Amino acid sequence: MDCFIGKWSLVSSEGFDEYMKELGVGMALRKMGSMAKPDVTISKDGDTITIKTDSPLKSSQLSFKLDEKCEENTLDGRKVQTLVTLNDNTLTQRQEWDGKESTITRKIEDGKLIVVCDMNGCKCTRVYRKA
Ligand code: A9M
Repeated sequence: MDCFIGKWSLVSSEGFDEYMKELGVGMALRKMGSMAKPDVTISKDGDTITIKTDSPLKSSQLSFKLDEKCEENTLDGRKVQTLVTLNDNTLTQRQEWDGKESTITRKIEDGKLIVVCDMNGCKCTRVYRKA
């Protein structure tokens, strides 16, 4: 888990607009999402992990304990049940709402944070480097 801790800046993003479309995000928010170059700060306090996403347009914060479901309010306004697990140095975040689900995985490769979002097989990959 410790390898995830720190502040990360977005360096590349592929397929994010398609992923947001699959989530049902409207055009105006998708435009904002595509333009944003967010910083992500991951921290840990005891058992509680916090992922903070900051951009001039919108920010969000998710605090959770591994293997415990919690409620998450997403940047596009969904209220979801979220479960985060850690296996083989991959953090897997499973969101469930209205009978739908999306998965966001995070892992470290060559010192970069690789985020893969998946909704119904529609995947996007976002790469962050240490800020
Ligand atoms: C990511 O890089 C991917 C997280 C995927 C979240 C998708 C939620 C839909 C976004 C709707 C756009 C809202 C526009 C606001 C602008 C802020 C942009 C921030 C985009 C993430 C690593 C970060 O954990 N997550």
